[in-house]
Amino acid sequence: MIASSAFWGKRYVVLGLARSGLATVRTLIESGAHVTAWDSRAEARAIVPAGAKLGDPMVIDLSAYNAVIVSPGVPLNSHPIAARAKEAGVPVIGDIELFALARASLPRHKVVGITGTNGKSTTTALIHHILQTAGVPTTMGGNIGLPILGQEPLPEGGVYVLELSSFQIDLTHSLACDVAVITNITPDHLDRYDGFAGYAASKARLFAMQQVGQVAVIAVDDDETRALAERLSTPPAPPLAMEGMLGSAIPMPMPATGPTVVEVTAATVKDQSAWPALQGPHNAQNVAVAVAVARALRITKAVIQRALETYPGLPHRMERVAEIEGVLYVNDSKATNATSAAPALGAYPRVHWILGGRRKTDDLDACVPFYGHVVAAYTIGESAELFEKILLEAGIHATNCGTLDKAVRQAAGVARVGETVLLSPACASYDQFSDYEARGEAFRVAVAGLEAR
Ligand code: UMA
Ligand code: ADP
Repeated sequence: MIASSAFWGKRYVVLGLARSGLATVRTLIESGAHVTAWDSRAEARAIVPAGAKLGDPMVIDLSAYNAVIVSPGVPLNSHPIAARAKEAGVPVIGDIELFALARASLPRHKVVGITGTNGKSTTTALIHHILQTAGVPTTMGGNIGLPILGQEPLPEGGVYVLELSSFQIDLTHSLACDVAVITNITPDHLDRYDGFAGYAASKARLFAMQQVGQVAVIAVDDDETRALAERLSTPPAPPLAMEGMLGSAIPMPMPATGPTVVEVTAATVKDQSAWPALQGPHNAQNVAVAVAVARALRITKAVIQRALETYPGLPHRMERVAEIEGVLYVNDSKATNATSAAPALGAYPRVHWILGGRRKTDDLDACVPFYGHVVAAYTIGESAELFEKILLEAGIHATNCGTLDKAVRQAAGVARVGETVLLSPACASYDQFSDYEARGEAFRVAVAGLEAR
């Protein structure tokens, strides 16, 4: 775990005791801080690490604390803790900010921070894999499911690779990434933001925290990221102009204030044939970004090439789980919005598409270009009825199956040799599962049940 003298003797309240909260409590206690912890669930409170005391931040006097540390899953836009902490004059931060504060006490290192609506985990794991292939000490953490404070500190010269969700960025104020990365911005998490603009602004803050000499790698394949790259590349207007000898206005030389912008695009990645786990147009974007980061970190082209060829892929992202009687079963449970489901549909020519759950948008517009690949659709969860209707209206054979288990059985009964049964839900999982991983596991179990028949 990461511990730091920066927290010694300080007082913190930690709200949320799941993965990131538990790692936070352990780090703070190991660092000699006083910790009061809380979770709205009694089961989570029951496993609070030794050394922390329990106390509800909605009841205790917050003014005696240095900060309130909240988990990214606590909805700050609606949770009363934000107003209560403000009243007490106490900052609300997250575990990534604690990592940023700990950096000064860690051996000399670099940080790569990756955000974006889709492709974050793949890009994070790929950059980590390239660094490993190059023999650079490295660890990955953050939204990828590994709280960074729970990882072992790196020796001198190491690179921390952090996947950062917008929720985590909102709780971070001083993380100056040596290389900051954005893959794309499309509508997501709109229940937590004041519209799409608010969500996009949250992601842009990752770059606002950077300093001169640091690098911003931006995939400029969508309007929002293109606008961001342009803003970051345009120096602010000079504040003053002096009268020159010839009477013309001379702009004051402006010192650079932000990172150096490196624009990349998926279109530059031509031949993906040698990279088995990086197929599909969306992975061209992830590769373009990861290669630019690796080059910024001075990794050679030969090492990068070897790493692309040996990258093993991540579970729940277009993961082939079985082939039964000539039918391929693919788990893409991590596709939690329509934009991320689209490339999976594009990757297979004849798809039995299982989709639905807690939807992010009331349409499936991003998937429309690949409707021609869909042989039939099986809808589940909260959005089953709506998506069944949308797909039927588009002329696709769609059935409301309600549950994942039933959808798998129904699809398996219809699918023919050479076709693919694809779970790519285009929705969050929280209506029926604890998270996307549990949904992917349930798919795996349902498919294993078919094999056992
Ligand atoms: N809780 C309260 N009160 C509340 C709300 C929640 O006490 O009002 C408690 C819950 O009871 C629970 C804890 O807070 O015990 C939940 O915290 P959490 O949801 O932040 O869970 P963690 O396990 O700490 O996971 C978090 C990230 N979760 C979210 O952002 C929702 C994980 O990202 C991340 O991997 C992990 O930290 C480690 O850094 C997951 C995710 O779904 C994968 N991210 C979203 C996404 O990718 O779309 C952003
Ligand atoms: P994130 O961590 O941002 O959710 P992942 O790398 O885990 O992204 O990929 C999640 C899903 O999104 C994948 O299953 C794939 O279908 C899709 N995807 C991956 N990369 C991209 C990309 N660059 N653009 C659009 N969709 C993508």
